[in-house]
Amino acid sequence: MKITSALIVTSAMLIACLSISIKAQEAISEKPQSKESLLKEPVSKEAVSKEPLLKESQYSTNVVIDGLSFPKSIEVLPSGVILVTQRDGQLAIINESNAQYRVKVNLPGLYTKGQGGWLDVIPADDFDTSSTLLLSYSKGTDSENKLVVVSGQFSSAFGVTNIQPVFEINTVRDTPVHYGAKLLSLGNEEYLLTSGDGFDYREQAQVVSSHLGKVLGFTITGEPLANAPFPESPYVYTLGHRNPQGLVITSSGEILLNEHGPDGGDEINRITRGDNYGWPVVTLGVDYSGAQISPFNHYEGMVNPLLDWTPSIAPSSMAIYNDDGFTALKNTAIVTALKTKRVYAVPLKNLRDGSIVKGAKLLLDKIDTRLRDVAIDKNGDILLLTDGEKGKVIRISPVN
Ligand SMILES: [Ca+2]
Repeated sequence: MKITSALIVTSAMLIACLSISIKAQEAISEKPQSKESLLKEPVSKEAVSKEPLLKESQYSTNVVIDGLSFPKSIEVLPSGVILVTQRDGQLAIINESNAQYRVKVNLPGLYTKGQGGWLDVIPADDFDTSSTLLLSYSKGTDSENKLVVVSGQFSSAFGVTNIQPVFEINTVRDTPVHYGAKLLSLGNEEYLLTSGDGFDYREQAQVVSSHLGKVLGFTITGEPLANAPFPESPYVYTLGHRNPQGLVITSSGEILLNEHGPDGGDEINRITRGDNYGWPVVTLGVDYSGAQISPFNHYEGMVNPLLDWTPSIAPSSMAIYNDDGFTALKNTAIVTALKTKRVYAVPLKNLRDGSIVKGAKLLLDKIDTRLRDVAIDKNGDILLLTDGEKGKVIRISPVN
């Protein structure tokens, strides 16, 4: 990994950002604003609210499964069956009577270094009749790897079989980090996939022909979505992302994404087809070295986040809470974090265009461990997936 070279950014990177931003401006046919009006204003250091939204008397916790080695994703199937993927291709299956099975899924060319591995799983739109799942994982070698999506048939006895290619991103890299890799169904067999910038390749987030630093759209047969906003690069749905690891759709059809900023500048964005979310031209964060990545916290033609976390929380995933189980959480986005080891709630009504919300509400204060993913089950319980070599699933249930 070329971390050292990536950290030596400052002036050369700044020039690259500015020239890229000019290209992006041309692509969207808008004139840049004057430089002065775009320079960064001081960023609020407002912390996350310390008072948890749920009091300890309002919920119980219990461990559903443990002994998970580097788990990456949790998904609740329409039947209530819980799936947990591990980066090494193992699948844990927890059925409705709480029986647990672990099976190995054969993912061709699976690459498990660093942040790579089997990263996400969702049911296809016709899952009830076909038992089809969509899976995302990193494939290849240290020198050439990329994010891919495959389909497979699920059964509790055999796990996932009949693996078939669906979509591969067009850009290989030699880094094992910043994959993104979250899958989302838009219905009608249309799907989105987040693709990270590969860390060493952040300029490519602004290059329309590259699949790095994008949200990508495709059908179950691997075709681009109809009416592609960039006909010359038809899989690109949105651009200008860094490492997006949360992707959800609300009951009203709003698509929300969260992404890791560098040091500061973690974001929630509302995703609109064809929009540019700014990275690395615009960020509210700085590089890990402390170096400035960009002087801009807004740029004409690039979309501001709805929410900013500075300092960073490292948002790993997101789920929309719509259930009656926890009334205080109704219509919130629940966000898990790696760095702060916490789970947060963001009321959807707080996310409005034109004002960047700072921080979010702490959901509960019992949790103090790196969190990888979150799902809501059929009863409105919150399932938290913890990170690392001894991962587990913690169920948060309402107490009446
Ligand atoms: Ca952004």
